[in-house]
Amino acid sequence: TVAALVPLVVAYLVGALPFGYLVGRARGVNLFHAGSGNIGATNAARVLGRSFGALVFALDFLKGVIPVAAAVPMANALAAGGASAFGSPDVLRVGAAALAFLGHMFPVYLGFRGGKGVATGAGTVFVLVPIPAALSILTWVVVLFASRFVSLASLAAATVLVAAHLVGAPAPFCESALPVTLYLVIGTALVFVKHRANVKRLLAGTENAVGEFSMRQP
Ligand code: NKO
Repeated sequence: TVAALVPLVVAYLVGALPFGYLVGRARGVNLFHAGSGNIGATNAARVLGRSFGALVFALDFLKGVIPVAAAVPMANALAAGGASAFGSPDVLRVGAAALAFLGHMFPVYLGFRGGKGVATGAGTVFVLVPIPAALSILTWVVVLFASRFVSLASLAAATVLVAAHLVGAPAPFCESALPVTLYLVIGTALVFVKHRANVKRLLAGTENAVGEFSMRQP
């Protein structure tokens, strides 16, 4: 029934909430026009300070966690056996993850101009595939401390996430493997596409390192 689609629509609308943009606006700054021009936690930290960066990270991460965790209970509350309309509850969970992630990257509230998908994607995979997600977050921390480039840390983390899943890390909440594999592979590809300006700067040696305050435009 149509009611089974409600958790997917809710996932998109929650994922699309542009917390970085809103926190920036509350501080009198348009993050699209400051620092890297991104509305993610990194640019919030760069432009507004670390505590606002942490706030944006927490909110963007929760936008990933909540729709995935709530999808199956929501579908079942709206329609008897609603989640079974998707064949398996795992498929509904992955669908909610993908829509929250796409919502963050392409938010209806901001003319479909959104973030790079890292914090919200991390929230979704934290619930879907906790073991690869933990390895991914560890990778992010190690690469950030080693290189001082958040973008490089994010790209390495997304790559390790997919690699850990593909080599068979256990996925207790995703017994049907194909949907989650598709989500992780396509999601990581989108993270790379959204970081293309960062990749160019990394290759040119002009990427912003943590602790440097060059306000280069994208
Ligand atoms: O401003 O272009 P910028 O330098 O800000 O920003 C580049 C940066 C953008 O991303 C962010 C979010 C930072 C959150 C860090 C969370 C670490 C967890 C890593 C898990 C990766 C999971 C990817 C999911 C794909 C489906 O990169």
